This record gives sequence, structure tokens and C-alpha cells, in this order.
Amino acid sequence: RMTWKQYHRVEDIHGFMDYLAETYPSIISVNTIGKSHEGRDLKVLRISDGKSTNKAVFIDGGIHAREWISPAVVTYLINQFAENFDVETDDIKNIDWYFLPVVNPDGYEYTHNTDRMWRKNRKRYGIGFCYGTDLNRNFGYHWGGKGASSYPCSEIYRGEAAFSEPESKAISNFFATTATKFTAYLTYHSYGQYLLYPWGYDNTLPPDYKELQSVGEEIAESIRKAGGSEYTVGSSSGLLYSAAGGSDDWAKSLGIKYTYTIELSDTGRHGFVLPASYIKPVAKENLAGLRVLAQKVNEA
Ligand code: 0X9
Ligand code: ZN
Repeated sequence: RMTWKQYHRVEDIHGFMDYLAETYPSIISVNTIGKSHEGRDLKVLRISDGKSTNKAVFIDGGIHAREWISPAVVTYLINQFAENFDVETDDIKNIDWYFLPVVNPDGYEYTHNTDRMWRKNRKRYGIGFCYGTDLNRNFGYHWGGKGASSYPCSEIYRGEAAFSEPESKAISNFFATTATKFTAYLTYHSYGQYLLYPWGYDNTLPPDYKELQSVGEEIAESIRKAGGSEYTVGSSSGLLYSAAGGSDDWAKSLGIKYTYTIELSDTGRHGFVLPASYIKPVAKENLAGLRVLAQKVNEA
């Protein structure tokens, strides 16, 4: 089934998650936290040994449809933890892990069957001819600010209102209704090899930015040692551009300390159309990075 030698369809990814829950029922459960506009499940897989003292980390992927390496890496991480949980380090075992590998299943499927470079979700604006909201402009913190468009045909369309889209709304509902207190939120994108921390809405920094920078540098160093890829660390608006309504800013606004957007490989040679032979190396080095994050979460 999942080999990480090719990119998989949503059905396969969801089937894989359900299979893990059946195979490891004492540590893994799968929950559907909502449905996409076209009715696909939004599935979250939880891995936990159930200790009440555990910290919690939320990881998502596939917010942007064409960034195929993201769901591939997230499913690789899930598989690693699932298959080796009993022999994993305490840093890993002392965390309740939540994974949402495909935030935008409609867009992801659309990139497989119609337009490889599609970015947004697939909800049509009114009865017009433009489809899709950029889910990473639709989150409810400084929604509608810089770097987000009010024009429905734009690639960075913000949507009609904050959380107007079922996919972002499901994430917001999940956080609103869970009693779990998260110490970290990671969202995998591509490409560019960046570790980005808030804020993204404007060129301003959170009070703990120095720590976010130094932890980011430690993660980047472990990625480099593990696989050789160089990741650049900085704030979203400082390193890239201002773009309001991102999931990272919103997570940080909830008080989640270690919030990063990780722009995976490569740096532009293949861009979004990264060959599947890159999945394993990119995933492996990012697993090393995640171990550093886990250590920081446990120290927090
Ligand atoms: O523009 C984005 O949404 C992200 N880059 S991507 O090429 N994957 O589209 C960066 C988002 C950084 N975070 C915020 N601007 N809040
Ligand atoms: Zn993206």
C-alpha cells in the first residue's frame, strides 16, 4: 500500500490511516473532524500511549493542493511513529500526536485529475466562474490583511469571511472543542526549504521570537546533519512576504508556543513538481528535525 515511492491519492492516504487505527488500536485512533466542500473526510490520526502527563502536538499537511511532498512527508512521519512506538524515545512517547495529512482533499484530487498546479480549495464563489479559496488566507487572525486578495479568481483569495471554508472551519472547530492544550503546531508546505515562524500577517514579531529563531536553527541543523538539506530560518514576513490569514498565525494567536510553517524541498529546481524519489530523503531528514522539536516540547 503506502511505499513512499510514489504520491498517493486521498483515498489511499485515508485507507492507510484507518488501517493503522485497526492495527494499533491501543495507541492509534482516527477521527473525522469535518468534511471538505465536495464531501471528502477531513481525517485526524492521533498517536498516544494515553499518559495524562503527555504534551500535545498538532501537525498538518496539504493545505495547498499542489504541494504533494507535504502529505507524503506527514504520512511518513505517522508511519514511523506507528510502527516503532514501543521502541521510540521518551521525547516521542511523552507527546500526544495529532496528524491531519490532507487539509485540502478536494484541491489535492484536482491536482491529480485536472490541473497539477492548483493551489486553493474547490469551492466556487457564488455562481461565478472562479473557484477556490486559499485556505492559508482564510484563518481568523488578522484575516483580510496584507498579502491576501478579495478577488475570488486570485490564487491568494482570502474567502468571503474568516473560516468561510469547511476545511479551515473544521480545524478551528477542532481546536475550539478539544480540551487538549497544544505546545506545538507544525504545518508542512512546499517549496523553498524554510522554517518560518510568526508573524506572517505583518512585519512584526511575537515576544518569544528569539526562542522560535533558536529552536528553528536547531531543527534546521538536525535536518542538515541527517540529510544535507539547508533550511533557512526566520519569520514568515521577514524571510518571505506578508500574508495574512495563515494557519500558523492563527495557531500562534491561540497561545501555541512552537508554531512553524515548514516549506519542504526543493529550492526551485523541480518546485512543486518534486519527483517521488525525493519523498523518502525529505521525510527522513524532517523526521530528524521533528525529534528536536519533540525534545523542546517536552522541555517546555
Ligand atoms: O504563502 C503561503 O501561504 C506559504 N507559502 S506557500 O509557497 N506554501 O504558499 C507561506 C505562509 C507563511 N505564513 C504566513 N504568511 N502566515
Ligand atoms: Zn503552501
